[in-house]
Parts: sequence; C-alpha cells; structure tokens
Amino acid sequence: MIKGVDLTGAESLFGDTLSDFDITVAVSNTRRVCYCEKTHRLTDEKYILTVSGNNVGVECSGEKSAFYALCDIAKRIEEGKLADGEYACAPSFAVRGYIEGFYGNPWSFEQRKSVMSLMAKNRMNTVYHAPKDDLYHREKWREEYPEDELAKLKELVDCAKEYYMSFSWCIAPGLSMKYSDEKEFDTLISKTKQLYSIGVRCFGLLLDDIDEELAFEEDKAVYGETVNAHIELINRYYVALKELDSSICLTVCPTLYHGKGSEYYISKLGRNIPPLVSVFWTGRDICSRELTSLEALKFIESTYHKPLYWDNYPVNDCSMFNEMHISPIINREADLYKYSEGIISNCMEYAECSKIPLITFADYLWDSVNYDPQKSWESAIRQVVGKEDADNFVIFADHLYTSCLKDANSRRMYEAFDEIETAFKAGDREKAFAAAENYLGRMNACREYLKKDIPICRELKKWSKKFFVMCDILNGIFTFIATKDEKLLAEIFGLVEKYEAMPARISNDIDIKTELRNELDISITNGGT
Ligand code: LTM
Repeated sequence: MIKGVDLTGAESLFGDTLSDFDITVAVSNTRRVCYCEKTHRLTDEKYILTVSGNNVGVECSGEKSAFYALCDIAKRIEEGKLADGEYACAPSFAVRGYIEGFYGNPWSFEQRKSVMSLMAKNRMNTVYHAPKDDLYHREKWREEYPEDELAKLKELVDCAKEYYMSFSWCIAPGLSMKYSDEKEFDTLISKTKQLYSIGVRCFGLLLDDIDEELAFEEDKAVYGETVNAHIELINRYYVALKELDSSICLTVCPTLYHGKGSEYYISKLGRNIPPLVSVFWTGRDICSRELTSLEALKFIESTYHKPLYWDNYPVNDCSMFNEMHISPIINREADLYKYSEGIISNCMEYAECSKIPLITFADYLWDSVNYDPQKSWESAIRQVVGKEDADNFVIFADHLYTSCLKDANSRRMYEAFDEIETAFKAGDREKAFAAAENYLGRMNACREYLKKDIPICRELKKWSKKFFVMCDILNGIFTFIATKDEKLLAEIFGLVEKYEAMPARISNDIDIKTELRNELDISITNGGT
C-alpha cells in the first residue's frame, strides 16, 4: 500500500512488486530533500528511504522524486536487496536519457513505449525523438505529420509525462533548407507548432550529417560561412519558441559535433547562441571510446556551454552494422556530471537489445561514482531476459563486446578454455572434461533460449546463427577429444569455414582454427593415451 502520494499512471509500472509493503510518502520543501550535497544543486529528484522490514518511509519534495523512490524500492525488492536502514539518494547527472537517433528502421510506437517505461523505471528522465530515417524528421522536414502518426506521437508525449520524463522532439532541416529564405523559417515554425499542439515542450534542432558548405548561392551571399547561417537559425528559432511558450527548451546538434571543442565552427557557434540552449557533443570522436572531464572542461572553455553528450553507444548503424552492442557502458569518467549537462545515449535500431546497455547507462548516470559495469550489466540482463535465463544468456552476450569502447571480447569463453587447457596440461582429464561440460552445458542451454520466437531473440538472429555454428564447433572439438572419432574432424573444419564466412561479429577475431589446433594438440599430446 502506498500512502501520501498519488502517482496514478506510473504506479502500474511496478505490477505486484510493491504490494506486500507499506510505503508512506512525506512530501516537504526542506533543504533535506531539495538540495543535493553531492552535486551542489537544487533538485526535484532526491529522496530518503527509511526501511524497517516491510515498512518503508519516503521523504521527498514531490511526485517525481516519490516516483524515483518507488523505482528504487521496487528494484531493491526484485534484487533481494531491500535491507533495513536509511538511504539518501540523488542522481549524479542532471540529464539522463536516450535518443532514437540512429540510421535504419525507426522503432515502432510499441517499441518506443516499451523502452520508455523501462528506462523510466531505471530513473532516466529524458527522451529525444530523432529517427534519422523517419521521413518527417529529415528528408520531408517541411511536411506536417499525418493525423494518425500525430496521434501516436501524442501518446508517446503523454507517456513521457506520466513517467516524469522530458520528451524532446527533434527536426533536422539541414539537408535542404535555404537558410536565407523567410518562407523556409515559417515552414519550420508551422511544423513546430504542430508538435506544440500535442504537448511537446522541448525541441531539438539537429544540424549533424549535412554538407559543411552552404549549398545555395543566396545563403553564401547573406552568411558567407555555414556557421553564421546556423547561429542565426538557432537564435531565431529559440526566440520564436520562447514567444510561443516561455517554458520551452531547445537543444541543438552542431554540424561539427565531435573533436576538441576548440575548432573554429563549434567555438564560434557556442559563443553566439543563448547560454540556455543545450549543445549536443559526441566527444573526441563520433563514437568516443572515452569521455573525460578534462575534455569537457576544454569544451566549456571554448564554447561557453557545458556539453550535453550525445553518446554514440550502443548505436550500431552504418559501418558498425555487423556488431551487436549489448555490453555495458564503460570509460565515462566518474565526475563528468560536474562538467556536462548530462548524457544521452544513441540507441540501436534493435529496441529490445538496446535496453541492456541503456540500463547500464541509467545506473552510471544515477550514481557514477559507485557504478560497477559488470554488476549493472548482469542486473540489466536479468531485467531484460528474465532471472531464469540470465546466467545462460551471459554466455552468448560474452561474445558481443566488440565496439568503439573495447576490442577484447569473449572473456568468459577464454577463461573456460584456460581452465580446460591447464587441466589437460596437468594430465587431469577428469577436471578438464568437467570444466568443458560445464561451459558447453551453459552454451547449449543458451542456444535453446536463443531459438525462442520472442523479440530479443528475433533481433539477435544474425549473431545467434553464428553462435550456433560456434556451439557446433566447440561441441565437436570436445566430442573428438573424448572419442577420437576421426570422421568428426572434416565436419569440424567444414563448420569452421562456415563460421568464418559469416559476417556477424561475435568473438572478435577469434581464430577458431588456431583454437581448434590447440585443443587437438593438447588432447593428442596429453590426453590421447
Ligand atoms: O552522432 C551524430 C550526432 N549523428 C549521427 C548519428 O545519427 C549516427 O547514429 C551516429 C552513428 O553512426 N553517427 C552520426 O554521425
């Protein structure tokens, strides 16, 4: 039972998880709940839990923080970690969110709602809507949404409100806009008003991935260089939005969105747009291996804006299409929240798979200092694939670490190989086979899970098909070691060729042939008597 606050829509997110608990919420505007010592900020997201058995007291400043308290309590219950005591909780980063900003098939509205509710439960507070291949976002930016599409967008906007999330609708006119043409600006405003009419109050003007040079002679004559056209567009758009409604906020994505931050375009742009306009920045690269506080400080020094990171992970579009980015976010510095507005993670077109890394982002963004990527990842997998299948799923996910963040892959498999090899070398066949059986058993159980006709398994098909071949190879190797059945060898080498011809990246650069030879050598020299 929950007393002291009415969160109507949002409460349904927790199902029965909270039903055995008496939760009493006390709302006040005291410093204790409105001020966050860690970040030195006023906040409406802080709460204090006092747990005593099944009684939980919540102190907070309003509905949003009460909602986060319930999310926290539900998560602790689900993980069996709701221990007696007092816990003061507030987020590290002010802006914690994700963007549908990838090239490829845009998510369906059902997928959008499903990702949004899960990320709300994990205490993210921001969503950006910017599907690159949604015609109304970029190519046909001038055209208004048809009624049915608009109605669905409204549902999404309403959902975000229910979950205390800010929803930013983005437009990307830069492929074809003539900046000096007054009618073009009017068209931009008309389209914006259509979205305002369904409740959108945060907007994004995206100028990424367009020609760096001005396309029209008229624009060249008026602005001389691209950055001047962009500065004027942003300033005019901001003023028009504020005239529409002073509560509106704006984020822009510059044409130069990665690097040092001291480049001519970005420093001129940053210095000449209003301080309250947020500026997206992907870090030193488009897909940045690290985000550091020093780099953020340099960006601030040069642009007079704190970066709002558009973090290109887990996105796997364009040249990354053979990778599946399911591993946890890493290498984002723990104190980055001091020098940035926040982080917005760009997702994959695979909505279900995106949920796993997104949850790890949510954990990092909430408490960056205590973030533990492995623990967060394992908990994310439990949330997305369910507790029963989580341990086995990890055996497959172990092969999906290759990305801009990391080169090394398949740690668990190599650990298993090492254990088996060490036992063989020591002449302990029994131990070697026990270790092999244990690993193969989990691998085969995972394979059964991946055959299911459910969304996450359908999304993973390209990678799981290759994993199945890897399973056949490893099963074959160990059967051969045990039986010395020579007929198996040709079959195994055939499978290796098939494996190598498959484009999906699993088990980064694993030279299966070498692995195979190693295993065979070991078996022949040590175990073959
Ligand atoms: O990163 C930005 C700002 N823009 C695009 C994204 O839309 C795209 O998903 C990523 C990854 O390919 N790269 C971009 O340049």
